[in-house]
Amino acid sequence: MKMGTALIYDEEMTKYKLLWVDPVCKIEVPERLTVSHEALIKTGLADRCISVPVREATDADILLVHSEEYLEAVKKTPYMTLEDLQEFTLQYGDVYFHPNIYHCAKLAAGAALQLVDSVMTGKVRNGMALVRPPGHHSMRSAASGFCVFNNVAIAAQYAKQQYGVKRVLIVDWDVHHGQGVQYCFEDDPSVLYFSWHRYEHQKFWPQLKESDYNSVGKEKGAGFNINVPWNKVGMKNSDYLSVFCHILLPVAYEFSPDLVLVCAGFDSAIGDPEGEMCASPDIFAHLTHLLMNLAGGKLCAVLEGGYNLTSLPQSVCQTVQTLLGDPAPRPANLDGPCESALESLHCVRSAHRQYWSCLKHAAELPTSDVTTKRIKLAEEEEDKLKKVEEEKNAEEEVWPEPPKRVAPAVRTALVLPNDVACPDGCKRFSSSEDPVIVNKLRKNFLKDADDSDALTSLSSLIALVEKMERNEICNGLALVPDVSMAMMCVVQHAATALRNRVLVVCVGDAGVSSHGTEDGKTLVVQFSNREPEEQKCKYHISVCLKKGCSDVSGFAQAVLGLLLPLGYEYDPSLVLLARTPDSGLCDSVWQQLTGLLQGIAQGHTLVLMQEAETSCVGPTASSLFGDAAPSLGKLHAPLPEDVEALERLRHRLQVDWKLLQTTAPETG
Ligand code: X5A
Ligand code: ZN
Repeated sequence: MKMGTALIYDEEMTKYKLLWVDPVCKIEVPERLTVSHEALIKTGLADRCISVPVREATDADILLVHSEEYLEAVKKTPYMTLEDLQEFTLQYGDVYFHPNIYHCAKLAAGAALQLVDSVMTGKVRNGMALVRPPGHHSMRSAASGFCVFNNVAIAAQYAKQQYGVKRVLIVDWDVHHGQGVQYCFEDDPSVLYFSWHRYEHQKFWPQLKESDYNSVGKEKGAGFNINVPWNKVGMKNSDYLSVFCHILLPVAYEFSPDLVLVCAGFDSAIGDPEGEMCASPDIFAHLTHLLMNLAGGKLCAVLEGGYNLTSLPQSVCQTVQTLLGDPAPRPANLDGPCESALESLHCVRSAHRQYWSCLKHAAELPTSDVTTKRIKLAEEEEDKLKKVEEEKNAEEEVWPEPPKRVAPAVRTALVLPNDVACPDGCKRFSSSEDPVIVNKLRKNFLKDADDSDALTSLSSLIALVEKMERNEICNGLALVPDVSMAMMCVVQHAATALRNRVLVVCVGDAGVSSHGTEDGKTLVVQFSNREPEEQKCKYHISVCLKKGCSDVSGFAQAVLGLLLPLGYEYDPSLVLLARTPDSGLCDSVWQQLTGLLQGIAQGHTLVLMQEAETSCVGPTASSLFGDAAPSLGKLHAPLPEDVEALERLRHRLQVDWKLLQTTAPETG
C-alpha cells in the first residue's frame, strides 16, 4: 500500500537574488535552496523520493488567488532596469524584485500544483516542494515578506477546483504569520488555516492586529482561521507540541480534511535570525508525523521561510525523512510549555470554544482584559532587560546536529498462530525458545497450565521485545491467547530486564498489571467504560469513557489531548498497545491510534490482540508498517459527560504532567 514521497526541486529557483543593499531582505538568499537540496542528496533521502518536475503556474492558476492588475504588474518586472525594479519594490513591504523572480515565482507556484497533482492522482502519498520565492505573505494584489505569489493558497484553490476537494487544512508552521493565506480564506469554511507566529503583542513583523488569536475568521468562515501568537521568543519543543496536542490536532480531526497543505517554513527552528525560537530541527519530524494520518495521508509540504543555513537543511531532512515513513527520533527535554505559551494556548482555545466541540470545555478568558494587560506590561519590562543582556552576549546559537535516523532492517514483525496468514511486507516472527526465558515464563506465568502454545507465543514475544530494544526490529504485532497475561508478561520482563521505560496503553476492560508503576518504569494508561475505584498513582491512569471506546469523538479527544502529551512527556523506549476483544473500537480508530503512537519511542510499538481477532491483523499491520490510517470522517460532539470526565482527569494530572496544561497559572 505504502506509496512514495514526491520531491520537487528545480535549480532555476536559485537564480535570482537581492541586487541592492537592504538589511531586511539580505537573509533571503539562493543558498537556502541549494543547502537544503544538497543535504537531501548527501543523506540519501533525495534518492528515496520520487522526483517530480516543476512547471510554470499559468495565468489562470495565479488568478485563482491574485488580481489581474497585480499579475500584469509583476509580468513587467523581467524587463525593468535596476532602478525601476527598486522603485517597483518600494510599494510593498519587506520584499525585493529581480529580473528573474517572476519566472521563479511561476515555478514556485507551479511546483506546489505539481505536488497537489501527484498526491491527488495517487502517484505518490505525500511530498515536499523546495521553492523560492516563498508564498504565504503575498496577497491578492501585493507582494510581501519575500513572497510574490501565494503558492500554498493557489494550491488550495486548485485542489478544490480541479479535484473537488471539500476540505483543505493549511498548517503554517513558519515563524511568521501568513497573513496572505488568512486574507484569502477568511470567509471560506472549506479551508481551515492554522498559523503560529512570533507576535510579541504586535511588535513583530508584519505587526498586524489581525494576527492575534481573536481573528477567528469571518461570516461563514468563522472558526476556520486559527492564529496562535507567540508573545515571547525562545519557544521550545514543548511549546510546539503542546499547541499541536491541545489546539491543532483536536480541531483538525474534527474538521476532517481531504487534503493537508503545510506552509513549511523553518524559521521557527533554533538558530534562525528571524524567529529567535529554540525548537530543535527534529521537532519537525513530529509535527510532520502528527499530520500524516489526516486526510488518508495526503500531505503536501511547501517550503516557506528558514534563514539559518544550518538548521534549515537539518529541518528539511527531518521533514522529508518522516514523509518517507522512517520512525521519528525521541524528542529531547519535553519539560512542558512556558508560561507565555500557556497564555497563548488558553486565549486561542477560549476564542475558538464556540466553534469546535472539542474545545467547548476550554476555560473562558478572564472577563476583563485587566489581567492580560498587566501581564503584557510586566513582560515588556522584562523583555527590555533581556534585550540589553542579549546584545551583550550576541553569540551564535549552537545546538547538536540531530542524530542519524536509522530505520531498523525489519519494520513490522508478527507473532501469529500458524493458521493465520502474514500480510505482505511484514515478517512472521518466531524464536527458537531461549531456555532462560522459557524457565522464567514457566515459573512466573504458566505454573499450572502446561500449555505449550502459550509458552511458544510468550517466549516469541519476549524475544521480539528484545530485538526492538536493540533496534533490529521497529515494531510488532502479536495475536495471543490471553491479552492480559501477555501484557503482564511483557511488562514484567520490560520492567526488570530492560533499562528503559515502557508506556502501556490498554484499550478495553482487561486486567492490567501495575508492575513498575511504583518507580515510574512503566506508565499505564487504560481506556474503558469502568469507573476506576481510585486513581492509583502518577503512573497508573484510568480513562473512563461512558460508552467505552465506541464513541469515536470522545475517544479521539482522549487520545489527542491526554494520551499523546502523556506519551511524549514520559518518553518511553517501548510502547505496548493492547486491546481486548470487547473494546468496541472500530478499525479506523484503532489504526489512527496505532499510527499516532508511533511518534513515540522511535516507533517501537508492540501491539497485542486476542487470538480470535484475525480480521484486524491486516489493518493493524498496515498502520504499523507506516500506511496512513483511513480518515475518521467529520467528528460530532463527544458526550458531555465524557468531556467533563476528561477535563477533570486532565486537570488532576497536570500537576504531574506538564504537557497536559492548557492554562497559565496566573490566568487559569
Ligand atoms: C517567508 C518568510 C519573512 C519575511 C520577513 C520580513 N518571510 N521581515 O519567512
Ligand atoms: Zn517566515
